[in-house]
Amino acid sequence: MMTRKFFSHASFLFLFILFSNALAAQSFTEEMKKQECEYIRQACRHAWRGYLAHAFGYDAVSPITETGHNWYRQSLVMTPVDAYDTFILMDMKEEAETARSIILTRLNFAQDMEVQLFEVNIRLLGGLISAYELSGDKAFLDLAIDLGGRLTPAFRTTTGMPYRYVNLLTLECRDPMSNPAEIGTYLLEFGKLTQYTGDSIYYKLAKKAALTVHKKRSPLNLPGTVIDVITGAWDNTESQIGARTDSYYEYLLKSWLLFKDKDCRKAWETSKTAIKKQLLRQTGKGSFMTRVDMSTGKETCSCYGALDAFCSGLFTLAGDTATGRLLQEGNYYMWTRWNMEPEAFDFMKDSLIDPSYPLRPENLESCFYLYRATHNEKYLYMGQRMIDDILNHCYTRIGYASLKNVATLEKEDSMESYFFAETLKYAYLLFAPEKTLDLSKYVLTTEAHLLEKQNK
Ligand code: DMJ
Repeated sequence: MMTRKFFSHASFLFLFILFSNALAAQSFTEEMKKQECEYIRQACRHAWRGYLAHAFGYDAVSPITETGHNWYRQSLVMTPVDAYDTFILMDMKEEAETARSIILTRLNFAQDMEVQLFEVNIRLLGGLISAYELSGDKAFLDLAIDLGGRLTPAFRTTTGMPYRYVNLLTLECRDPMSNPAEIGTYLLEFGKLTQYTGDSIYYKLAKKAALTVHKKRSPLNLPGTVIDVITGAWDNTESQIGARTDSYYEYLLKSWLLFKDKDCRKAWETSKTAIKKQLLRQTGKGSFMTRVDMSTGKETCSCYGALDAFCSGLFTLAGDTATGRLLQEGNYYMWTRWNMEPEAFDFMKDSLIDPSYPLRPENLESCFYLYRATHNEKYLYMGQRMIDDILNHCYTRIGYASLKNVATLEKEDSMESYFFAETLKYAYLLFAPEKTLDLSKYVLTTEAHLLEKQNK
């Protein structure tokens, strides 16, 4: 039987825990934020020096073999383009100037080589437009317009949904088996091209592609994962929010936020309701988004992963902070369960599906949006833990490496350019004064490139 004395001890303990939590929730001082910012800036400097010393002019640095590598036959200087606006935000003037000079002296899109439309759009086109808006240097815009013109032929299909690959010189296109993310993630970058060239074609193409995916949704208002852009038929009917779908949803919402596009807002609202109804699962570990068949709603796999983790931030940005909070509990569970975030795990079986960690930003991105929306310091602590894990476990002599396996911490010879564009940027923005990035004036692309709202 519980004695009165035990009860009062238990209550005391409960109150103590409550009190210490409350204290912890108010203990992240301005000084600590400054230190975090400096810590992240140092990490950024370390990785950039590695690029300059071992991969100068290449697309990316290989952080273990200490060399550079290109994605295609010729370099498109991915890392400097992706990193430029992060350097500006972090007030790293010297680094920004070096990146600018590499971009403007070496970037040339007139190359006889095939590129992946989606990746080149989010990393290069978005990076160049953002660089133009932040610096006012028209040379960035000229490069962006040149690139945009070389991407548009991919949209000349019967459905308006683009091919996955285009040759930058011959403009030949290839691979019609695409997915919502690779079809619907052009609205922001192409919308900006329309704004700066006065040519409506860019936004029209991007909007038709995204809204065609929306039109092809099932009666449950869900898209599948793979679609043939020529026939318009779904080839994989699994519906999920992560890989191959994520930024399609993100751009429907953000086209509303950036351009006040009401059609995109309507498509987002319809999608949001369907996602919450069909995919959201609440568990004792927090909430997760599952995978279901687009027509029946039957669960196909209780998989969740690093890419899915963006959805907490997405719901928060859309004003549904309650859902964002629940999902962030799940995100943090996923991060701490193996002391590092896996690419995918089964949230029902609590087992790893894909144990790699390719330096992804999404969990930190969600911390950032939640902290901005709630000012609950819990998200600062979550972010701090993630940053410590990344900077400790992924550190190499010349940069930061992806992990092959979060359980063994075995490293992989890769440092994606989005580590600069997104991971370090969201880490920094989480702790930086809010005036560093005013969310009422800017929208961040899926690669976290800053774009000015038109009503600024
Ligand atoms: C980035 O290239 C973009 O955020 C993309 O939309 C999906 N995720 C990667 C980084 O994880």
